[in-house]
Amino acid sequence: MGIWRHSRARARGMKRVQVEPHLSVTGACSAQWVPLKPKTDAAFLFGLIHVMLHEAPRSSLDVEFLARRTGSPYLVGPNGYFLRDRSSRKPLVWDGASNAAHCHDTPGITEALEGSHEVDAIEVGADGEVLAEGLLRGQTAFTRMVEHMREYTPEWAAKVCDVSAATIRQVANEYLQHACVGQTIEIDGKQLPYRPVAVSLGKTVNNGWGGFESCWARTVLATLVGALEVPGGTVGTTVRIVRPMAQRLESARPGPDGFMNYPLNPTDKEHWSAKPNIRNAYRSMVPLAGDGPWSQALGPTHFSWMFLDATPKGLPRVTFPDVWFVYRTNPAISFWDTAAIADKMARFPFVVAFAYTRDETNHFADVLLPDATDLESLQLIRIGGTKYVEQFWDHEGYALRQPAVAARGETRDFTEIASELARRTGLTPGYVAAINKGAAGVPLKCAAGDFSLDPARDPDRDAIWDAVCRAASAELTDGAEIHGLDWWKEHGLATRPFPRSDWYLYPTMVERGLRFELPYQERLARVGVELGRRLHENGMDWWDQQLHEYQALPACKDFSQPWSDAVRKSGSAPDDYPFWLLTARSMQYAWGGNVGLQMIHEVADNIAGHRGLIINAASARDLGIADGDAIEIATPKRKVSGRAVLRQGVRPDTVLAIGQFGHWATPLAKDFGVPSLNALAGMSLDLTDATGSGADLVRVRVRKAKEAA
Ligand SMILES: Nc1nc2c(c(=O)[nH]1)N[C@H]1C(S)=C(S)[C@@H](COP(=O)(O)OP(=O)(O)OC[C@H]3O[C@@H](n4cnc5c(=O)[nH]c(N)nc54)[C@H](O)[C@@H]3O)O[C@H]1N2
Ligand SMILES: Nc1nc2c(c(=O)[nH]1)N[C@H]1C(S)=C(S)[C@@H](COP(=O)(O)OP(=O)(O)OC[C@H]3O[C@@H](n4cnc5c(=O)[nH]c(N)nc54)[C@H](O)[C@@H]3O)O[C@H]1N2
Ligand SMILES: [Mo]
Repeated sequence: MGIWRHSRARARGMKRVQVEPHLSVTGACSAQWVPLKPKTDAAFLFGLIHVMLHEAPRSSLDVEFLARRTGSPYLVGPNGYFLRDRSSRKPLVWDGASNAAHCHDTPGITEALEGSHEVDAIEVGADGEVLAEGLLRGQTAFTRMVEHMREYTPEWAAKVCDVSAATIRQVANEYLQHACVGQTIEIDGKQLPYRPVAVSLGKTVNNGWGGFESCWARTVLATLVGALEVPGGTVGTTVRIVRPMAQRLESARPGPDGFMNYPLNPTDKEHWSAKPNIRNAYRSMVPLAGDGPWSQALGPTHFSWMFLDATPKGLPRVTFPDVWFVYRTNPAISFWDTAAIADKMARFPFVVAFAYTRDETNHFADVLLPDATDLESLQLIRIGGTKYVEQFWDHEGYALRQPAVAARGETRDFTEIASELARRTGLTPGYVAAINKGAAGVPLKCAAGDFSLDPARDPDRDAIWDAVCRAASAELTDGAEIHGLDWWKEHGLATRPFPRSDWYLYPTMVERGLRFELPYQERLARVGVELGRRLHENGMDWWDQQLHEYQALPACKDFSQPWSDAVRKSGSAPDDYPFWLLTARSMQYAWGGNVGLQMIHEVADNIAGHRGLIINAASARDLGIADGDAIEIATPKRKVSGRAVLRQGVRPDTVLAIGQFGHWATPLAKDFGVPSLNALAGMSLDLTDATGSGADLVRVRVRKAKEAA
């Protein structure tokens, strides 16, 4: 679908510039490849912003959008916090019409985007502290940004990211030309801004150090031309943390200071969570992770593994789980430092794995519960809505996945397994209550009817899905049609039209008078100071490096440095490990989930890079390595070997290990002989950023296997 959509867009005139150290299949389908040095994306993006703010005329930016729909006109005081009205404490802006300061939401004002003004105000810092009061000088947030970005010239960026200043200027100017500032387009009878430019970031860019700065910069790039949440521009996804999850427009609610609400975990003295609810401690350490069912996945998940050996001061001692359930995940292959992970799993007292085949994680299980595959089991699945992949839908609804063949051997449908576990553990009432609340994908009680199950009775599989089917058809038809499982089995799916205008949040923002919380993230700066105080009050000083990431306007640097420092810290010289080892998705493989399928293996082997480690042809020649040679790649601590795949389309200082292989138990895959980055990547606090994420990046040495031996 991605290929099809992109090729059609290209035929319509879309130009895509692919910025990455190795020329991926996606990169090969783009108009231009910019091979930047790994982990220096922030510098490249800051260079683009510099050109737009300091070299291009102001009229090439969407100044009206900036003034009306963002925090750009808010006045920032001498201590870096917004200047506020003394009584209402709302942020102040300078009104060009009356030549006076007013609260940001005063009707009829003309916000001044740039400049500096003396106003009667109050400046409030962390923990409600009043930092200044009276006649204070405030610069607009936009002016602050302009000054902040002055030093990040393309010439500065070129030295960091190894992309020429000329290329940075070319990309920046083309972006502005394509932004169509001032143009509109009609969608469903409504006039919307038309801004066909966007930057999308991959996971090594937006994870780990430099991820915050890259995400800030790419969103500022959209903000500068008004390309946020409008046709052609950067469009968000269903919102997991702000509810309701499935209705994006409904989740745009008013928050503090005129911005759209985003519930950070509290950092004030009274509400900060000193006692983590789970091992990864997201509620205590990561305000940005929020506090919903999805938040656990956003926190520093590796804490649970790392801190088993030694838990740092202030957190409850991390222990082995009494019982560990594993379902459809294979961390012994997919996580970092796989050898250490396997060692820890081996020490878990009791492991239960739902298994469909042997793999490296369920290898450690005390009990294997054979799970029916997707073609043998039953589930109602949501169709449509905006999501984190390229799905723009004209319809929304549900589809029934039903058994195409009978389950084999002892395997059972997961719904049966779950219900049986609930029954035997005496958890049925809570289990059914969760299903009634929507755990199976649809709340069973909605405005159109109540299809709730009786918590006092053990439900069977078909009764659960029958109720879910009824609730789903009621939701889709506002109660007009109510169909049970039999109807869905016959019809397969049901949808209703999804209006295209609902793809974009912008009209809702206008309707609700909300602004985007950019470019100056005052709240983040305040939260960082507060979090630091809370941690220090509890004797926790091991998160200090991470606290630096909380900045209203982020500073930029070479974010690859921490990975070189890690080599130095282990007692070796970074120059002895001169290559950057990266990973990338393979189009043929779905994570490690289909590595055991012969047909997939056959298809993938026809695509460059799947048989080994991709290395630049000239670099390989310097090392005496020929295509297909056995090579060893090593960090100071660990090493792996595989076959060299020589390519032109990779930087001379970069090696790529595609996918997540290195299997030793999964049938078929265990004989591939293709190594994984995860065998070499470590886990450490030094390589963990403030959101608790790390990146798939390691410095390695490359040698011919014979010499290494
Ligand atoms: N080297 C490297 N490592 C990576 C990444 C990378 O790019 N490179 N990417 C990372 C990312 S972003 C992610 S999301 C993770 C994903 O990593 P994981 O979430 O661990 O995904 P898989 O490796 O696909 O593991 C799924 C397991 O479920 C099993 N399985 C498949 N179908 C069924 C079924 O129907 N029932 C049951 N019970 N089991 C089933 C398979 O045997 C498989 O072992 O990997 C991370 N690790
Ligand atoms: N077919 C298929 N599709 C998938 C998946 C799958 O397993 N199979 N998995 C899904 C999941 S869970 C995820 S998380 C996404 C991940 O999708 P993406 O976020 O796109 O991640 P990757 O494909 O691993 O990496 C994209 C590119 O990043 C480049 N890269 C590596 N380091 C750097 C760097 O420092 N700077 C820059 N600019 N580029 C760098 C690599 O060259 C690579 O080509 O894919 C999803 N889609
Ligand atoms: Mo992922």
